[in-house]
Amino acid sequence: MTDAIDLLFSAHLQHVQALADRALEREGYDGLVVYSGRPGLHFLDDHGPAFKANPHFLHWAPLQEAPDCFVRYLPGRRPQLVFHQPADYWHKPPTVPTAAWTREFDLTVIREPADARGLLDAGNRRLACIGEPPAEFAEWGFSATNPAGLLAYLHYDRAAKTPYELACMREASRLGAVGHVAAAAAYRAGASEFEVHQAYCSAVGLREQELPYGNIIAFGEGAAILHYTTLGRRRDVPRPTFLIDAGAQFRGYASDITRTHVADAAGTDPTFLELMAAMEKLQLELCAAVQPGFDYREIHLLAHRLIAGALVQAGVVTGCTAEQAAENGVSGVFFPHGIGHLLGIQVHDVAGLAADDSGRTEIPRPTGHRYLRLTRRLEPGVVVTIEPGLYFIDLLLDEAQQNGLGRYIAWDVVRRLQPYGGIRIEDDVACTASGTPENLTRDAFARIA
Ligand SMILES: [Mn+2]
Repeated sequence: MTDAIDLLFSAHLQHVQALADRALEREGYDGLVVYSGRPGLHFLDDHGPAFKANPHFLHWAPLQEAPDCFVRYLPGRRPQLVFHQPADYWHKPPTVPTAAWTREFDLTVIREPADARGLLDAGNRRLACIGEPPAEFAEWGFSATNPAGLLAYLHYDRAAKTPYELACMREASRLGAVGHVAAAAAYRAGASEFEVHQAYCSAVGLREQELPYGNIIAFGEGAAILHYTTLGRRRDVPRPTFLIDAGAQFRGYASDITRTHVADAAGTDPTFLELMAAMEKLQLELCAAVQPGFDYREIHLLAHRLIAGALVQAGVVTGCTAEQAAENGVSGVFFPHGIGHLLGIQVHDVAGLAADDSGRTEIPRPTGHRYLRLTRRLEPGVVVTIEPGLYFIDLLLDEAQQNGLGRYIAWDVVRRLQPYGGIRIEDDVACTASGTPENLTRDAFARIA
């Protein structure tokens, strides 16, 4: 696995360099310094949150746990990797990487961050620094730190993945699928939400801080809370449904997967089962729309029409057609988030609204859809999530009762279904040139089955 990915890294790095060449030329810089970052501390404490590397640094080098490292790049030259390995007997110093990808860099090991200064020396060059440099770097002679035009250029391109990045995301998807299977088994065996989470982490082989985001693991009504991260410790709670939104990371690239399970179909309200089946079917239909040239906003609006159709069909929404329910806001009572987002190094990857690589204009969200995170047209290599949801959320149902939309809601049905919380199904889908999307998530589940 790793070997095949290594073979792709060289071409990936060439792409990253070519991107930097164009960005630097356009913005008038002679070179780039990308700083991995430094762990912070909690207020009045000598401990801090887990280190998270600068995503730009990960774009260049798959080093997730290496603070105070630098990539320095001058167009036309081999990129330089300055690797910080402190003399430290309190912690295990990071191991100097020797994997195949390191051959693409001139690697220098330093003991102190300050040792990097001479190696990065700008001379008379205009170097742009990307990252969160500590105060002492102010004297290092960088011409700019995080210049907006440069970042916008680099961010815009990151939507479309290189073959190397797609390979990493396939592996992140495989790991996530392995975790989901273990989690579902733990749920069926009677584990608490917390224990399901532990089963997930064990199966994936990642610590919590190594996951791309905090696991959402919810039984019953908890599934109606979009970002429910409480991880209940009790087993003897109502658990008619199990919603799990959990991903994994490989070489800094994320997967983002959601599945909803029922405890026992025979004991589940038939209307809820009908909605589960409808959501599965419409989710696949939406995945099929991930095609070059498609406006992602149209996929979001299609999701509203399809979910509205499911709600009308199941008798949750009455007194209007599916089209009307998608127009008048009723579908939004049950589906109050966007259909998905860009995925990559960041779970909600950057530049989802960018009209172009200038960073100056955004593509507006459709009116009334303020949580949509992606409004761009799709192109080959772009990876998005497709995550339709349908929930029974008290806050939004109360609002509907007050704003008049309540007259389209069959309240007896809603009250009957509320204990199930909700449904979300989320896959990671790559847009391809052939027009047939690659569903990284479904492929991963199929491979491990
Ligand atoms: Mn997502």
